Amino acid sequence: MTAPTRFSAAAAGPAPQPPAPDARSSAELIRAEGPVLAHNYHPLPVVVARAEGVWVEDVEGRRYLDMLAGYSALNFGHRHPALVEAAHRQLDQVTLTSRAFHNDRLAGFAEGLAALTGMDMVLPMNTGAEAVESGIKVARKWAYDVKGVAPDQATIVVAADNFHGRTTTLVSFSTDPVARAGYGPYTPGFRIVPYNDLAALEAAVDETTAAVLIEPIQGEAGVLIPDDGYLAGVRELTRRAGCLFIADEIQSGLGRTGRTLAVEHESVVPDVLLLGKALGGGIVPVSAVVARRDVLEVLHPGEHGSTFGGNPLAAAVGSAVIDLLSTGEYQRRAAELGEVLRAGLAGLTGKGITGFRARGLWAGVDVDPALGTGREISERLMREGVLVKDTHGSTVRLAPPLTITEDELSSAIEALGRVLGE
Ligand code: IF1
Repeated sequence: MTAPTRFSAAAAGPAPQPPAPDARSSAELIRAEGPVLAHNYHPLPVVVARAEGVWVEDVEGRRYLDMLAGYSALNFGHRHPALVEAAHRQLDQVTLTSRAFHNDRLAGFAEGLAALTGMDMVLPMNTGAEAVESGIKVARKWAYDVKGVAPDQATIVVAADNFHGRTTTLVSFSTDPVARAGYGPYTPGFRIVPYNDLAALEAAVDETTAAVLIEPIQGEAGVLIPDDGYLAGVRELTRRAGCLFIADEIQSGLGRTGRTLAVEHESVVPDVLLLGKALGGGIVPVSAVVARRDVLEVLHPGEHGSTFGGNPLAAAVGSAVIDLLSTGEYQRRAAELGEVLRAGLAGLTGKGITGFRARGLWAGVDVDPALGTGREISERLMREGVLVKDTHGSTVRLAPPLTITEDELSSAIEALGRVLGE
């Protein structure tokens, strides 16, 4: 029998063609969504057709500065050349194997991510919610197998106003009625304490506690930065109590705050890190649970998995993301430009802004409610060519790609100033 020859035929196939554009206008496309697309979002009325770096362009060719960056999934901007190249190269080799077989990209990805984070082992998944779910499963298993918690008695302590994703278990411990209501029965085993309150945390932790799960900075809650010493306090408390500290760095991690990880601002090393969003470079969904060996080691063959987790395309893009972060350049940019952002927002405080919280290139901006809701401010900014997203009430969040220039950042802040002055 001769070897199949179709491999080389496929490799020499036609050059990729750009997709045929939808001939409909932005307004027509928005109207067309109504009857066929589930109504679980209320997007700004902009229809993006192309993007590069920090800029997106709509169907009619209007350009906008992207100050949301896919909720930090686009930390390196749209279509970063190194990431697109890694994806293209991998598309021509192999894209999916499933974990039934090994693939030649996965070892390098796991080695790179462990080295970048200073951890030992990596569990590759796809979305953020899956990483959190996987972290919870690992923590429970660790509680039973290692800590010796009685069967089905493990608890996990979480913070009020958290956002960890939208699965049934994750909304079970959400305190946001919009995200939670209507999805019961809810998964038991979670205790909710106020964020940024070590005494409350201490009171909630006991011998059944498998883990404390928190965001080092709460994103959806409005970019809430805990007091200095809180994260170090959580570390100290969990160590003393003999439970795991799980940091959800899905949004705060990978350069956003001026460090690779937000916990580095307090020199804290959690037991388990959850990463996602930017790990896929805005190209493919890539997430991971990253942990010490004695924790992730509780998983054995068949006990957890994912069809797509660790696929060669995801691993290739993820490795290219890790390469970008390994230079430190993006973390440095986020820290330096974060000062520009901070100064700009300070200049608007009292002039339409009642307060703001910022770390690196990430800010939650409280707009004077008299000037409009966060949504209204976002719509006015859109008309100025700047895309942002509101969160609860009158808070607007800013999280531009870390590749933004100082001039571009300044122009976005000026646009915010104009909108507030209207
Ligand atoms: C949506 C927020 C951002 C996250 C943290 C896990 C996940 C997320 C810390 C789940 C996801 C998203 C999802 C997105 C809106 C968004 C969000 F406003 F809800 F809080 F980014 F600011 N942990 N955050 O922030 O990751 O499963 O989505 O990959 O529309 O739900 P995912």
